[in-house]
Amino acid sequence: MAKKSTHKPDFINSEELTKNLKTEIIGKKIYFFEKIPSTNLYAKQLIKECAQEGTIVIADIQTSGRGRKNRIWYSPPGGLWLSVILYPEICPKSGMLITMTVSISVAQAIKEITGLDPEIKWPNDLLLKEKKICGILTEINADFNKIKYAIVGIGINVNNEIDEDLKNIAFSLKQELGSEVSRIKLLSSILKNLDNNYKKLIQKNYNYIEKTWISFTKMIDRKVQITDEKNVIVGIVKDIDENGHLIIESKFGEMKIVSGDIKYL
Ligand code: BT5
Repeated sequence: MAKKSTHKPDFINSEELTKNLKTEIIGKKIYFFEKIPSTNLYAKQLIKECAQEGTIVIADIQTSGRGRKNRIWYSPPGGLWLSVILYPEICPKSGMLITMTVSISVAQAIKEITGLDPEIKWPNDLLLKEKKICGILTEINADFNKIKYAIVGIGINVNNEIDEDLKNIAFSLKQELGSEVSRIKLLSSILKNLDNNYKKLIQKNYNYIEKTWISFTKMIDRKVQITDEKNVIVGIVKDIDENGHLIIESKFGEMKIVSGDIKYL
């Protein structure tokens, strides 16, 4: 297990953050690291030690940040790399709503702090000018009818450099604004919005999550290509259902998409 740093990254003044944070569930306990392999991995360890709901793990640098399917997630200094521990009492088949709840919280926070209007792309991306500024990795442990835990990893390109290999697909807030963004303000806003939205989720106000998600997406009526392990499907996005699955119209008729990578055509 990574050693907890006593040195707090310069951007985080933990006292300032926790003093001003008026949340009920999210961020009651926050672990800061200067450098760590992956905040999601550390969160998994904390769950074994019975971490309380809403616990946050945040790092200035991740040396082994991961995306879905174990893809590399570049996490140099200057970004926001964090994980949230949740124990939502919702049906496992609605698990996608957890990612949606986090996506809308990050989108609201970016809008509030920078005035930018990010776009949400199903299942787990936030974009600016069709380039990725944020990726979300939700890892759920569930049995048939109960979610035991969810770890939601959030990676946001704030003031960090974008790796040369990613320049065509990735973007940072600093690049768009031409100036640095306060990571502490952005983080506080994410935690505040997530606290509000997560309460709606566990009250089963799925309609609110869906409606807010739709307000941030530009996917509806767009032609997309969806790739999963087995298939490549082309269709027009029609809607999102109550479980957070994407409804598309394809040459095979209406289809429900549960997972996959999406490309705009
Ligand atoms: C994701 O996966 O988008 C989820 C990323 C989650 C990262 C957070 S950071 C905190 C927490 N701790 C972790 O270890 N992870 C989480 P996916 O949809 O599979 O996208 C991965 C792809 O995004 C890669 O294959 C690259 O093409 C691209 N990518 C990698 N690093 C990026 C970055 N910093 N910005 C934008 N795109 C990136």
